[in-house]
Amino acid sequence: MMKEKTTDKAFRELMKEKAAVIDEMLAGYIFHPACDEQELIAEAMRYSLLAGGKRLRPILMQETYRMFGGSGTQFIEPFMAAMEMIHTYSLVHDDLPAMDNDEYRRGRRTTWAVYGDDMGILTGDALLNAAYETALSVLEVCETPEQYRRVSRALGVLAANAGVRGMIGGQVADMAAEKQKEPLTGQQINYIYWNKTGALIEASMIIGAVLAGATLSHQEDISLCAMDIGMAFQIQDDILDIVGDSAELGKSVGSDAANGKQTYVTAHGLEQAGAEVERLSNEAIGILQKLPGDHGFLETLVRYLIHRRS
Ligand code: GRG
Repeated sequence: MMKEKTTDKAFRELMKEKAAVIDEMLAGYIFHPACDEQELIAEAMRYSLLAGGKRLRPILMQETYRMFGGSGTQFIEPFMAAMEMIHTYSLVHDDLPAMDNDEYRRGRRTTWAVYGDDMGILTGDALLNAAYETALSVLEVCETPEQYRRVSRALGVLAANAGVRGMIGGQVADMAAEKQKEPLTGQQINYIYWNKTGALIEASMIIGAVLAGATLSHQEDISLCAMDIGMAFQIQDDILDIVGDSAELGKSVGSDAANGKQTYVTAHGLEQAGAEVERLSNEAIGILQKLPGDHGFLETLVRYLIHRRS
């Protein structure tokens, strides 16, 4: 086995440290029950949201914000928290028996497996609403028309990319594709991956760019870069569902095969899938390198994602 490079290990440690800081930040945004009746939903929300996870989307948002010169926390932090709440709700719903029927996620039993299907649905719904409540709170700190303009656009990106023109749209196409007997076309795979997985990654990076005041042209570059990252991330997810280790991943493996699901890997094979992850990641890095600011961290993050095992 190849000896792990120290730099990979050091970067993995850095990601863990960043995730720990985000965990602490998220704990500050979690819903606190105001009466006995709210105890159960508050507990289920906390169980789902504060369960670990890589916190990749808030990290991408924060680093893109920094790259374009954004500073301070009052604008970016609530959006980072909102993004992780939306991502977590999507996982909570995706694990439900009516969807992927998974019982293991983020190293523990899934929300529905602990609290029941009904509470699984309601916990996802509650996290989604809490996400908008959290992101909307940024309007309270806006003072100038420019700040209002940036925050309004960020709110629009969050809502659009999480919805039918983004993640939900991708999930619907994915579910329809599961019923399809004929092989998926390249166009179908692109649509599903860009939307189901890519949309939140794109929103994370665009929101970071918008809040920092990036130009429209730079926002377009970030969008292309994020689409590459999202696609590469989902293909790697498919690869790990076959070759990954359940304990290392903290979630069930082999569920695609068990569900007879068509993926990029079933269409092209493991080797080509790995090569495509590499190609897309290099393309994303090429875009980053043309952008102003210090993109060193994001570049290393993209390289790290190609070789991720969890
Ligand atoms: C609205 C009923 C209803 C359902 C929503 C939209 C949706 C269901 C699910 C989203 C689709 C989804 C789960 C896409 C997969 C994206 C993906 C690879 C998730 C795993 O992300 P990681 O690896 O997870 O970043 P951690 O746990 O590290 O945060």
